[in-house]
Amino acid sequence: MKRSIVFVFAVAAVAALAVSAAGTAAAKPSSSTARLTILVKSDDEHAKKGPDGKWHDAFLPANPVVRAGVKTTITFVNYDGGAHSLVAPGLGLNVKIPAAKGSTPGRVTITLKAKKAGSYDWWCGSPCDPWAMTHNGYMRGSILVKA
Ligand SMILES: [Cu+2]
Repeated sequence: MKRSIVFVFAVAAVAALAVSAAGTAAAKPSSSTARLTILVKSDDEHAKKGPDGKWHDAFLPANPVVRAGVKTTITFVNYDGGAHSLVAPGLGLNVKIPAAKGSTPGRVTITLKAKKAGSYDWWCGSPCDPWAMTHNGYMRGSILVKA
């Protein structure tokens, strides 16, 4: 008798988990589309401090994660008065990110649907902060496509 009560509790717990998981999924955009915003900031805007103790230009995040087979809308919002770009040949991307005009950030939105899981290198192809351009996590990084 005791054993069956434990079983009932276990089933109720699993059901509760299933409900909360479904609730989480419903709160996000539909499972077939995802959204990602990447901010681009300059050293002057204190994008990211390097191990050299100085501020550097950076993509935030510089190592984003997307899912394979899921259409992902990526919006780049550039607060820097200089243009940047995202070049990721493995994903067929070459995105020009316009400069901010005064206090209005430059914006561009793309759609990515990566077929194969893996880690894809990207870099900024627009001459900007030379240190950032050669350091992962600043003006270069990798896009992780999860299965
Ligand atoms: Cu750049």
